[in-house]
Amino acid sequence: MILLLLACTSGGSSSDKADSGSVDTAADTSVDTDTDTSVDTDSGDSGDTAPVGPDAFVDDVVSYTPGDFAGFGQDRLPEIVYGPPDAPGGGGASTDVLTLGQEGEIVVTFDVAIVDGEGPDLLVFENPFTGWYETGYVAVSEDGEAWHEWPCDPTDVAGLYPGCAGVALVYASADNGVDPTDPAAAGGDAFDLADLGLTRARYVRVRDSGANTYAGTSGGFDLDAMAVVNGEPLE
Ligand SMILES: [Ca+2]
Ligand SMILES: [Ca+2]
Ligand SMILES: [Ca+2]
Repeated sequence: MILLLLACTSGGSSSDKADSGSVDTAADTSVDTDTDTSVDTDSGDSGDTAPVGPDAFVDDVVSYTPGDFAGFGQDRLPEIVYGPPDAPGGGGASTDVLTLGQEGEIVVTFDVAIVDGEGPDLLVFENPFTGWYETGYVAVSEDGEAWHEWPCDPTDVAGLYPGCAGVALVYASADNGVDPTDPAAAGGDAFDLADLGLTRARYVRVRDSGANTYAGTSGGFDLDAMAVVNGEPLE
């Protein structure tokens, strides 16, 4: 739980996604305090994490390249992928999602850098439910050009698609009290920069695996939200 320093300025509810943009601006100007030194020792705890401010979530959609059978959620871009996930609870499936379509992809960035702290550094929230998974490859970049992708096997059904996003059920939402940045509680697919040999990244890309079921306008990977678990303010 490294983003506590950002949480200090959030002042409360992050449930109003429409406010995310303006809140970020205010937070950025005041987060560079000395509070971070007391936070870094605390990673890995799951029970005492403080609420994390809007900077934990996606702040900009750099690009969106829909594949065939996309469409769902496009009219709500970019806000639909901002803020915390909107799962209805109990591992149910969010409808606050952007469908990527067959081999479609999205690139997003944050107002913080993702850094390699203890354990997972990034959570990706799709809208799976038990028995229904739509997989995607997740990659990160420092400059938006050179990408480092976590290995993912979208054909390994028995192994539940190791390394892919779109698998882990989602438990956090804007208003249910579950910390969307706590890998032990939030659900979502967890990614660790250390597994790629990286210490920092600015951009995240998700691309539909091409191995999903495609029909209508909601084919393939559906992105609800992302959360930075371990982050630091930009220079
Ligand atoms: Ca890590
Ligand atoms: Ca889905
Ligand atoms: Ca969403």
